Amino acid sequence: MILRDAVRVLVGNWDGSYTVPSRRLYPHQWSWDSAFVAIGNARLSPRRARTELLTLFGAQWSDGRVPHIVFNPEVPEGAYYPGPAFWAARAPSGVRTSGIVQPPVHALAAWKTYLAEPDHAFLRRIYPRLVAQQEFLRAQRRSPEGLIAILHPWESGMDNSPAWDVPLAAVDAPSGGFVRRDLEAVSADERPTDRDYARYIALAESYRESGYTDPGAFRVEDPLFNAAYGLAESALAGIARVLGLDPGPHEREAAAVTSAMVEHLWDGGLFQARDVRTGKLVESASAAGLTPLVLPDLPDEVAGALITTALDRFGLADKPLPSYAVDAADFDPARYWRGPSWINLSWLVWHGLRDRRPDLAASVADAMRRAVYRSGFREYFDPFTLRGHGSRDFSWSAALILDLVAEHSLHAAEPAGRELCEQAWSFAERGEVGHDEVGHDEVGTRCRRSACTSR
Ligand code: 2M8
Repeated sequence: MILRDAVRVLVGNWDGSYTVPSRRLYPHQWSWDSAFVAIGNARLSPRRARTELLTLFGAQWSDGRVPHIVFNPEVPEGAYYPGPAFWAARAPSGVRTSGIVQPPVHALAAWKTYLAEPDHAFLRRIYPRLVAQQEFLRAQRRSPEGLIAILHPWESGMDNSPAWDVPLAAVDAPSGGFVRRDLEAVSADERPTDRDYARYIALAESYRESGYTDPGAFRVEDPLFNAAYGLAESALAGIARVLGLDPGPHEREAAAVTSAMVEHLWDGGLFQARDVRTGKLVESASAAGLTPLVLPDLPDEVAGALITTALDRFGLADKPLPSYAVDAADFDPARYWRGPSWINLSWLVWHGLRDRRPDLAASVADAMRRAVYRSGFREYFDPFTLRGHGSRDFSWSAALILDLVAEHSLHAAEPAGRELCEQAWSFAERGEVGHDEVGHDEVGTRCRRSACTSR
């Protein structure tokens, strides 16, 4: 059932060349959502995963930035705020986009897509674009300490995190002057406050007015963003090797950002964000601080201390990973990014634990599955009650559960791989996924096309 539902969500949210995060709340293409969706689709239809990533990188700017939203011209301006008229930006391809970025998890997605179905032509096409994405960050966002800064809470992907409360309080913003659309779909007590939303808009406006060049009033080095950047360099090393190129520069860059993070963002128990304007760490209890577990070069003693924090403060062994430590005074189980569990954060931590602590990785995977069994593919979940919040049929929740189940079946030799393959084929038979889009060698059980269609 869980697989059939995950496939249903991904098929239902597919727009022909990419996947919307959710039909109602987010009706365009979002950058890091597409990377997570590609990771799941690689299990279902590697061709769709490749198309998803190539569509996103088709909107890459000439300076290398990959915009956080690529707008669908057929969706009315009023369907999402702030929409294309607000951002007033176009990629060289002519498509309308936003002007900010999101965590660069795309190289990992491209690499996993390749591993699901080796396609050199795809890798050759996407590699220079992934490199340009990293070069943009180095050229425009890197501090002398070797860390990458974000200029807007939206760039963190965890926009309403309490980690941004202090740096955001320094941003002047007139209240009002715009109409929020998010509150039409989701209750106000699960979304950012009007005060914070006014600051998001003011920051985006000032960046836009500078031609998307000036840092503005918010400049923060986020552990999740930097972990994604380092992980991207590790994935690029793998890609370079396959393409017969030198992986050395990527490996060195991954190691360099890892040690810069340990030197400047590590507080002894958790990675913290650093406010570049004050030079100080912003103490918080955000799960972003656990995500450096994905970095292969993270020293063992740091990883060990992080795991202890994850167990003691985030309840890692028995509940879906909350986005904020449950023992913190500002933890909120229902308000967006201030406590609820998100499948993408859990997935990143699961990914980082697989080699280090397979037992804990299995608990994290179980907890994610429990949340989805209880409430469906919601955008986020109460970590205690597993009640679902935010939008329904949320794409990355479906995609990453699909990846997790497929991966699990690979190791446990369970029949889930066959089940997944059969689900994909039943959609194909009903014409909802093209037959040629369904991978021929899907998941763990190595269920082949003939085996799948022999029913
Ligand atoms: C949320 O962010 C958008 C702005 O980009 C919003 O609040 O309207 C975040 O959860 C972000 O991480 C995510 O990429 C986006 C689409 O799912 O929604």
